[in-house]
Parts: sequence; C-alpha cells; structure tokens
Amino acid sequence: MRVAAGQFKAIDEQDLEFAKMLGVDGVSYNALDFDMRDNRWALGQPDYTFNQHNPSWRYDELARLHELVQKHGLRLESMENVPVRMMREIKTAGPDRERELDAYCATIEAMGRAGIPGLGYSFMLLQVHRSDWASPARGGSVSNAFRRADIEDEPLAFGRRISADEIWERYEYFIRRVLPVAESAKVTLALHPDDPPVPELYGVARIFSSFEAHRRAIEDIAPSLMHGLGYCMGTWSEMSVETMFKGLNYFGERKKLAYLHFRNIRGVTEDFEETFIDEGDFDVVEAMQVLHRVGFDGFMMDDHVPHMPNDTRWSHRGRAYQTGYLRALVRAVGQLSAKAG
Ligand SMILES: [Mn+2]
Repeated sequence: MRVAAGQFKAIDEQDLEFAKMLGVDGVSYNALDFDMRDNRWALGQPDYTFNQHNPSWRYDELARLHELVQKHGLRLESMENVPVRMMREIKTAGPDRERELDAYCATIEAMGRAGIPGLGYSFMLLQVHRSDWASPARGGSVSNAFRRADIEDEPLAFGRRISADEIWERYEYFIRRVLPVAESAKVTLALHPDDPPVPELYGVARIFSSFEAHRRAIEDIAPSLMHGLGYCMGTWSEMSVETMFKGLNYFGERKKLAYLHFRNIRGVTEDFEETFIDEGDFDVVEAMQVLHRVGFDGFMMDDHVPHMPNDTRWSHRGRAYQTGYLRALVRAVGQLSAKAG
C-alpha cells in the first residue's frame, strides 16, 4: 500500500513539487468544482442548464495533466468526482439525462485513453453537508462539524420528498449504463459514501449511508473488477466505528477497496466533528493493521484536514502533517508485522 497526496483541486508544478517533498508516490485530483459552503445548487435552484460547451473532460486535457504529473516522477492515481454540474441530470433524472450519461461515458473513455486508472464518484443529491464549517478544533485549528440539532430550518431541497427507492432507481440506471464503458476503458469506478450518512437531509434520501447499501451496489447491482469503493474512513466512522471496521475488513478481504480517504472524526452520524488523524474515535493503528492483514495494495490519501493558522486554502500545513503521519503508519505497521511474522 502507498500514500498519495489527495484532493488537489487543480494540479500545478508547485503542488507536484510539494507532493515530492512529502515523499509520496502519487497524487489524486478532486474535480468536484463546488463550494461546499454554498448549498444553493443542492437546494435545487432552477438556473441550471446543461453545458453544451464543456459537457465532459477531453482527452487532450487529461493527457496533458497526466504528462505533467509523470514529469515530476509521480503517478496520477485517480480523478475523484467530475464537477457537480456533469451529474446533475443523472442524479435528478432530469430531461437531459441521456446526454449527460453520454458525456460521462465520453469522460471515462478519455480517461482510459490517457492512461488514468480510476474515477471516484458519489451519488449524493445534496453533496457533503455540515452544520458548521468553522468548528474549533485542537489548539485553535479550525475544522467542521455536523450537528443535526443545529439545523433549525430544513426546507425540502427539491420541493418534495425524494425517497430512497427513487434514488436507488436513478443510481442503478447510472451505474448499469457507465460500468460497461469503464470496463472496456480499464478505468476503475470508486464509490464514495454519503457524507453525512444520515437517512435523509432536506427531504432527500441519502442511500449510501450503511454497510448494506454498499454491499448491494458492489455485489448485487454492479459487480465488476472495475467497480470498487472510495472508502472514506471518516464517513464510514460517522456511521459508527464498528461499521467502519466491518466495511474495511469485509471489502478489504474481497479486494473491493479501490482507495481510501484516511481521516478521522469524533462523534457519530447526527453529531460529529472532523479531527486530526491522531485524535478521532477509531484507532488508526488498528485500521492500518487491518489493511495490512487483508493485503490492501492500493493507495490512501488525506481527504479533509483541520485548517491551521496561516495555512493555504488547500491546507498545505494540515495535509503535510496528515500525510507524514500516514507514511509513518504504513512503514511502522509493515515493519512490525514483518518482524512478528
Ligand atoms: Mn471522503
């Protein structure tokens, strides 16, 4: 297993040099292109129109990005998320769904052609949500939190309730359509859970909020060598620490962990906060031992990190700490098991 620097919103020479300084082998690019603090999209604003000019990622853009990363002696491990607008019709079953699906397939094909091995996706209609984006964390750092009790007014995001059954139907339609394309393009699709994993938010069901939902997607609906999990240990721990370990063992043993978001939290589902990696609820050493035991051979990355004073928007300081901590854990667990074994 190996560590990558994750969640780059744009990749430039300086970021790649920074990744090299941290000693990682690769980077991951997260193209969500969405300000999580701005919930207007999520609340179903009608101003969306299908972007005819840029409906998918083009091969030349992806190839250029891949070349730039390789030039720095790094791997481009994955792309995570296409921009939100590229899945809007798919997730809402809107009138332009077919065109958007064609565009999504074109993106997968272009990624395959450019030699980029993985694409992360999620199926949240309301994206990642928090009640507090500036929650005080260790030593005066700033993190975020979700506390159901703090959400006073919860209007229906789409003007009516959207049930889990409806979203499952849309999800199945999506994954059955795009998975064969991923298989022939040799691009692994990796499913990220709904964060927070509450059953419903603003009247919209959140389907990927349990162990069983993930098992259903991966084993019943869309089993494939090119389909796995973008296992967000933070979000899984929001389900519960037990669920996080259950999923890690179960999917790890079955080689269904495409990659990991290795982060930690304190609390559970309706009331939690993000923490530094070394102070959350689950034991990170134990988690690394599980990965070692199941022979996880993919990559892990930092995901969200607390924000430190004088840090950049991308949180270079917080990420450097998290990444160094992960690299040390990987090495220590590997070395100690070799001695013990
Ligand atoms: Mn995550």
